[in-house]
Amino acid sequence: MNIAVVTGGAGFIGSALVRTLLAQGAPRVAVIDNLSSGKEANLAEVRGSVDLYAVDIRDYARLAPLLKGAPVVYHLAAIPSVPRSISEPAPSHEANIDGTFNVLRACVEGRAGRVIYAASSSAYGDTEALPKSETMAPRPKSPYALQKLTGEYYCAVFTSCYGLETVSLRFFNVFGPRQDPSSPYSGVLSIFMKRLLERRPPVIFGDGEQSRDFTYVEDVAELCLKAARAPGATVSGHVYNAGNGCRYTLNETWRLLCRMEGVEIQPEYGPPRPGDVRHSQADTAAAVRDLGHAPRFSFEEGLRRTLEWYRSTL
Ligand code: UD2
Repeated sequence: MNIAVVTGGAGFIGSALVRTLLAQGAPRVAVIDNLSSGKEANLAEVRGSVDLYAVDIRDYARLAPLLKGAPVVYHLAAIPSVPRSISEPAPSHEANIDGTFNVLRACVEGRAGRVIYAASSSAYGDTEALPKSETMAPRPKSPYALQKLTGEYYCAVFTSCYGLETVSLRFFNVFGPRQDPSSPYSGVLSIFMKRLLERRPPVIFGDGEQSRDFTYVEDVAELCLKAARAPGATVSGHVYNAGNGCRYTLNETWRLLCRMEGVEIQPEYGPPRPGDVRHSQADTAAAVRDLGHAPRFSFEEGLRRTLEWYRSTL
């Protein structure tokens, strides 16, 4: 494969990355996706420039030939969700740890150029200080957080032991168009937007004062490309926060959405969710310094764009 590869490229973040790659001049992109949560429809506008392989990253024999010689492999395929990893730990373990190992192993054996790994802000757990910086000790609180952290460690070890170039980007609560709101494990903003457009109250788990660094999907896609281009001697084997740097509570966020829509709907409250992190906010200094991270979308602008997308599709 002499073109960039995106695992999980039919997913909501992966497909945004594919569109960014093509917009920035890639002639074609290869996508590896088992279509478990990803959808071919997410790639509709760019389908003619995408080679789509419906392959599971757990299947090494089918995966390895696809990564051979790839200049850059963006590894986004995963089974996300903190609560899903608690109720069904085995599938997420297999996809997120065994699958990541397979990707790295295939990249070494097939002499791929660089791996950009989608890590997670959940690795931090509940730290005492905010914002969270890469020098803090990780404190995973859920199987998902631990699995994503293990992937980072594997990346760093594959860099030091085998010379494979890797960069781990800790994604912070990514949101935007195409995020699927239909599962109980869906990202909170996709659920909030669906409820808002249906004029129904959302259910907030806990008191709603937990906060997140919600990051617009196009800013994350852009940063993935920057991580692929940054000098290997500086960035390889390292972990960077891929966040926006801001922090909003769920209560604030719901109020903001209601204001944007010109409605007033009181949320319902349920019990706190096991494994939930209380507060999350990225220190972006290292990503700015080494990768040239420069988020373009304020939270409100991202919300506006996303809401418009749901309005036109739901
Ligand atoms: C974690 C990671 C995130 C990403 C994601 C992938 C943290 C801080 N973030 O997101 O970076 O890796 O996992 O899955 O660990 N909630 C409600 N009502 C709902 C749904 C959710 O109140 O209907 C709450 C939920 O309890 C949590 C917040 O919304 O406090 C965000 O939940 P989420 O599932 O969207 O994402 P989160 O933070 O687990």
